[in-house]
Amino acid sequence: MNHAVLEGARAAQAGAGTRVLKSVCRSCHGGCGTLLHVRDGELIKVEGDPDSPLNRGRLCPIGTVTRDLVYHPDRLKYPMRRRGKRGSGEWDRISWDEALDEISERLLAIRAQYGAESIALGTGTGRHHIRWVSRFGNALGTPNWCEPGFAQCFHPRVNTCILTMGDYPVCDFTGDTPAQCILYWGHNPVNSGPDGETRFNVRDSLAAARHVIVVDPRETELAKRADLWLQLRPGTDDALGLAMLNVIIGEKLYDEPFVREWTHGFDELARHVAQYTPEWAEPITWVAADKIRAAARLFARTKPALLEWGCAIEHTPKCIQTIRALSMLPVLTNNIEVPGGWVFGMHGIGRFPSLIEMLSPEANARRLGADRFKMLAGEGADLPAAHIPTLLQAMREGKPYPVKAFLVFGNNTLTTYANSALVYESLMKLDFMVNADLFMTPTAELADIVLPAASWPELDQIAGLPTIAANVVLGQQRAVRVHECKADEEIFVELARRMKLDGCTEPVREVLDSQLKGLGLTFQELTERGFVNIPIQYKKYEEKGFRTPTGKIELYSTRMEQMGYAPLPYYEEPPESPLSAPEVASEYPLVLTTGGRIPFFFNSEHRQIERVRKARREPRAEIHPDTAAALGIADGDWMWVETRRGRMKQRAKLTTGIDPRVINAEHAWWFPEEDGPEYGVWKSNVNLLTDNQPPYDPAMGTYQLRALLCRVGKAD
Ligand SMILES: Nc1nc2c(c(=O)[nH]1)N[C@H]1C(S)=C(S)[C@@H](COP(=O)(O)OP(=O)(O)OC[C@H]3O[C@@H](n4cnc5c(=O)[nH]c(N)nc54)[C@H](O)[C@@H]3O)O[C@H]1N2
Ligand SMILES: Nc1nc2c(c(=O)[nH]1)N[C@H]1C(S)=C(S)[C@@H](COP(=O)(O)OP(=O)(O)OC[C@H]3O[C@@H](n4cnc5c(=O)[nH]c(N)nc54)[C@H](O)[C@@H]3O)O[C@H]1N2
Ligand code: SF4
Ligand SMILES: [Mo]
Repeated sequence: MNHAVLEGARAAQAGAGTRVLKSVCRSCHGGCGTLLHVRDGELIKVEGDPDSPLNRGRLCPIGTVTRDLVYHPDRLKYPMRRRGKRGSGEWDRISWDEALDEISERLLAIRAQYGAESIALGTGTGRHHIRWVSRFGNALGTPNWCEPGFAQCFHPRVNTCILTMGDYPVCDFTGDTPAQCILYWGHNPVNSGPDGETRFNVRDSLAAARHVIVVDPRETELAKRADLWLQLRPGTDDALGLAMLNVIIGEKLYDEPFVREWTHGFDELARHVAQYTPEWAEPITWVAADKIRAAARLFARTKPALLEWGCAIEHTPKCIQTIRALSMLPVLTNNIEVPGGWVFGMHGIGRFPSLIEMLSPEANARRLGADRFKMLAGEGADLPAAHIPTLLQAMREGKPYPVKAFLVFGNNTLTTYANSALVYESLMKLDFMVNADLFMTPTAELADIVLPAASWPELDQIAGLPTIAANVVLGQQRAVRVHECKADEEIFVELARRMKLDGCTEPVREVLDSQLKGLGLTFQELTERGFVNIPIQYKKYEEKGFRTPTGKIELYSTRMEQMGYAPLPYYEEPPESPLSAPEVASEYPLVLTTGGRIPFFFNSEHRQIERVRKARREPRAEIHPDTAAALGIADGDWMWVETRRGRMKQRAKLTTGIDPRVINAEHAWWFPEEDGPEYGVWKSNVNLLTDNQPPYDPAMGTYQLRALLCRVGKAD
C-alpha cells in the first residue's frame, strides 16, 4: 500500500474530520514513533506508532502526557520584556517584531563594542535544534556556544570513540540478533531512555538477554535482575574498568585474532594494565576481587555481549580515561560491528550545513577552553563547544575577555549546571540575556526577553537514531500551532535575517531537504512515510579499516598522545573523596552521588504536568537505614544534604539498596507551583552541592556532578 492510501486508512479509522500524522516524540533523547491525531487544528490524541522499530506502538509516561504539555495553561504564549531590574519577576507582553528587533539591535551593538565572542549561546541536552545553535553562532561570528552535556554527558564518549575507533558505536537494537550478555555501567536505561535509544528497545533487549551485569552504587531494578551486581564506590569506575581489563588480558579471555589484526597497541596496554589487579581494585572500588573476576569472565565468555554505558561515568573530572578503559571491554572481546553487539552507524542523515566555514581560524581559537580542553573545544572535538565554567567566569570577571550576552534556547541553567550559586552570580552580571523556553523557569526569570518556544508536535525536524548513528531516520512534523510559539530553528532564521547575517537565513525546510538528499527523499516525503529504517551492515571495517590514523582501533591512542594527553587509560581518585581529601571527609563523611533518572520527568522538565507529577510530588534522597538511624532520620523526613558548596533538602528515602557510606540525591528539582521569580529553585536543587571549580578532565574540561563528599541531617 502506498503512503497516501495508508494515511487515508488511518484517518478513516480515526473518524471523520480527523487527520492522523506520523511524527516522533522528542520529549527525551529517544525518538518513539507517534501518530498525532488532529481535528480542527487541535491535537486530540497522541499514540505510539505500531510500525516504529523503536517503540512498536508503546509510549512511556512522559510521551503519554504530550497533550498536557502542548496545551498546558502555563505555557509561554507570547514574547515578553522584563520590567525593572534583572530578576524582578515583572513582565510586559510584546510582539515578535518588537522582540526580534530589540534582540538584533542589542546583539549588533554588543558585537560592535566587545567582539562577536562576547555573545554566548546556550542550549539544552540533545535538543532538536542543537546544531542550529552553533550554526547561528557561526553566522554571527561567535565560537561560544554551549550545551550542558558536551563535557558532562554523552559527548565525552562520542569524541573519545571517534578519536580511537573512528566512529561512535551504538547498541544493535534494530538488527535480528539479541545480545546474550548486557553490561549496564553507570546507566539505568529502563528509566532514562537515553542517547537516542528508546526505553522500549532497552526493555526488549533486556528480556532477550541471558546474562546481565550491573555496575551501579544503587540497587536499581536492573541490579535486582542482574546475575552480578557490582556495587562500587561512586567515582571509581576507572579502577574497576582497569581491573576487568587486567583479568581479560591476564586470563587470555580476549579474541586473539581480532586483537592482533584490528587493534593498535595491545602489547603496551597489556604491560600497562598488569598493575591493576582485582586485589588492587578491591579497597578502592569496594567491590570484592572475586566479583570483579566473575564479571570480566562472564562478559568475555558470552557472545554477543553489549556494553550499555551512561552519564554516571562522565560526572567526575577524569572521565575520558574512564571511557577509554570501558570502551576496550567490547573491543578486546570482539563485540564490535557484530550482530547483537556494538555497531557503527549507517549515518542516514546527510551533513548538516553547520556554517563552520564562516568562523575564522582566529575566532575558532578564541573559543573559551580551546587552549586547554582540545577534546571539548578544539581539534579533538567532533562538534567543538565552549567550556561552561570558563564561560561563566568570563561573565563574572571579564576574563580572559568579557562575555556580555547569553541567549539560552532550552536549558534551565540554574538547575542543571554545577554550582548553582556561582551560576546565578554569573548570569546576574550579564548586560543582555534572552531565554526561549516552553515555560517560565527560574532561569528565564533572569532574562531581559523571553520567547515562547514550540514543543515537539509544533515543529518540523529530522531525528536520526540512535543519535550520531542515524540507523533510523524519522520525520518530526508540525501537527498544530499553539499561541504565538515558534520553533527555535525559525527564531534563528528570523534573527539572522534581521541582523543581515550572511548565513542561516534560508527556510528551515530547505535545510531539512538538503540533509535528506542521500536518501533520495524530500522532507515532505519522509513525513509521509514516518521513518526510514536502514539495515545495518556489520564488519564494515573489513573493507575500509577503522577511520583512525593507524586504520585500527587504537588501544594506544596516537591522536591523544599527539594532543598531549595520556595514550593509555589510568586510575585517578575523584578530587573530593575519602581517599583524596581525608581532611574534608572528617567533616563531610558520606559519599554523594546525584542525578539517577526519574521515569516521570526529563531533567528539570514536566514538574508542571499533574498526571506525571502525582507520581513524584517531592524530591527524594536515598540513605541506608543504619546511617539514617544514627542521625535520627526517619523515612519521609525532610533531610539536609550539605557539601562545602552549600546545602539543600530532599525527603529521605530509606533503602538497604545503597551502601551505608553513600547518599544519592535527585537532580533538577524546582517547584513551578511555588511563587516566582524563584519557584523554589533554592530549596532542593542538588547543584547547590556540586562543583564547577578545578580540577577538570584534562582533555574535556569535565567538572564534578557526582562522587563528592557530604553530610546529612534531619531538617524541620
Ligand atoms: N526519564 C528521563 N529520561 C532521561 C533523563 C531524565 O531526566 N528523565 N535525562 C536524560 C539525560 S540528560 C541523560 S544523560 C540520560 C542519563 O541516563 P543514565 O545514563 O541512565 O543516568 P542516571 O540515571 O543519572 O544514572 C545511571 C545510574 O548511574 C548510577 N551511578 C551514580 N553514580 C555512579 C558512579 O559513580 N558510578 C557508576 N557506575 N554508577 C553511578 C546511578 O545510581 C544510576 O542508577 O537520561 C536521559 N533520559
Ligand atoms: N547534579 C547533577 N546535575 C546534572 C545532572 C546530574 O545527573 N546530576 N545531569 C546533567 C546532564 S547529563 C545533562 S545533559 C544536563 C541537562 O540539562 P538541560 O539540558 O539544561 O535540561 P533541562 O534543565 O531540563 O532544560 C531543559 C529546558 O528546555 C526547555 N525546553 C524543552 N523543549 C524545548 C524546545 O524545544 N525549545 C526550547 N527553547 N526549550 C525547550 C524545558 O522547558 C526546560 O526548561 O543536566 C546536567 N546536570
Ligand atoms: S521514551 Fe522518550 S521518546 Fe519515547 S515516549 Fe517516552 S519521552 Fe517520548
Ligand atoms: Mo545528559
